[in-house]
Amino acid sequence: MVSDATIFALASAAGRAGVAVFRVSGTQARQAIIKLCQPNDVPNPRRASLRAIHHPATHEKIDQGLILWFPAPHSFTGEDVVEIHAHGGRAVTSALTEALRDLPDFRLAEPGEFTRRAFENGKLDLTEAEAIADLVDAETEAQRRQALRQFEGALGKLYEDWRARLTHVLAYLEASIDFADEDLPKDVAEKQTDDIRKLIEEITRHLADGHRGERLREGFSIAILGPPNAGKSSLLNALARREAAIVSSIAGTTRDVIEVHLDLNGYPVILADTAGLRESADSIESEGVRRALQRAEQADLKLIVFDGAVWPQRDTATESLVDDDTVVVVNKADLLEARSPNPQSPIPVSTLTGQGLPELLQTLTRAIESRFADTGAPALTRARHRAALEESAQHLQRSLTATHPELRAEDVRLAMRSLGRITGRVDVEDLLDIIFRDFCIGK
Ligand SMILES: Nc1nc2c(ncn2[C@@H]2O[C@H](COP(=O)(O)OP(=O)(O)O)[C@@H](O)[C@H]2O)c(=O)[nH]1
Ligand SMILES: [Mg+2]
Repeated sequence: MVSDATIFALASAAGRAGVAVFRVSGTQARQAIIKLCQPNDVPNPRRASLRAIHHPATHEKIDQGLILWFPAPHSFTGEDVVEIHAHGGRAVTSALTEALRDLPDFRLAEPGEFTRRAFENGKLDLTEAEAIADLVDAETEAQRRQALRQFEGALGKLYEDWRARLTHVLAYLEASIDFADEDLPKDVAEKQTDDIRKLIEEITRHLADGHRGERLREGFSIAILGPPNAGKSSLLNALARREAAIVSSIAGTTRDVIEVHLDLNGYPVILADTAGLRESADSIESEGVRRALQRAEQADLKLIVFDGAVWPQRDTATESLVDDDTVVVVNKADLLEARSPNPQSPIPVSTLTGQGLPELLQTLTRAIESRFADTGAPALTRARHRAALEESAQHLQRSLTATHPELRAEDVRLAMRSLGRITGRVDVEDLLDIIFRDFCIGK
């Protein structure tokens, strides 16, 4: 049986390292200590103990390292867990992998299986499990903070609180159905409607966050757009501080979208260089322009570059893209100075001299910060959560127009189920407790 197997895996990154950590979880986990370690007595729980590590069959010494013993249920997975901290050499880790694989009922863990077991054993809800993946993937400070907050249960608690409130509403509804003849508080029906309205409002507000949390996970996208030869690729390279895109005086050099990842004051940014906007007989270049325009549409922010060599002449195709989500620059400011006073509102920059680049970075950072502004409330972080919340709000909305209490109760139940799917808790059977605790029917 799959779920009965004891699983193990290298928990630290593969490759050469000072220390490699193996994690073992399952009913047979302590066998890893008894069969591999010398001395083979199981150490005190949660205390690091130095042990020699041997192959269980050949008894050849593999390494020495620290052993940690976490008896169930006080472990990450809720099962018996053993951690082995050995030296992080390739030969050591492969010998240890072989040794563990040789133990009866041991097998290599599948991706995410430790966390999955933790969820199945009630150690985490789904939002916390997802937060672990986000913490591991976090590349910037803002991503790390958001993931940690979610890992600490901020989102799970929010959704569970909403679900608990609906449990109350449903309890009253069920009571008014089941005990229609009994003495129920008179304002019960009104209160339910009020509660449902309030919840819809809170969910709607939570949804209308400009995708702040999702953006933070995935990266804020900025598309560099403008006419050919304006210096878009040069600007990408200057901002990325490396030669990611080819720069040339030949117009039409950039044809595909080139992406670089940046960390702007802790916020993850995906900066994309695009083909210069112009009509072209070259089918590859036209495709490049099509992709550029597609990028312009999808981007969270457009960084529009005009060519200072021809300024104040502006390219109309580029100009038509300017809207509220745009930062405009005039590049080649080194050429500009000699001819006319610098424009104020498009930021004058020169990728050649570096002029204006700090101001541009500051403007971009400010634009991003205003979009990620911390409202104090935990942000929605995944499309999965968004879909479930939208569904839940729809059920609630429908419940308000339901003609029969039974139909209304069903809508509320569906709304609860949608919320429950976010955290992975879908049972709704704790209703009766609340009914009998909250008001005493037929006493
Ligand atoms: N004088 C001057 N030339 C620049 C500047 N930035 C880029 N160029 C030149 O403009 C030409 C086009 O640059 P490129 O980055 O390939 O433009 P793109 O077609 O918009 O990607 C190249 O010859 C660059 O060396 C600048 O700030 N000043
Ligand atoms: Mg280019």
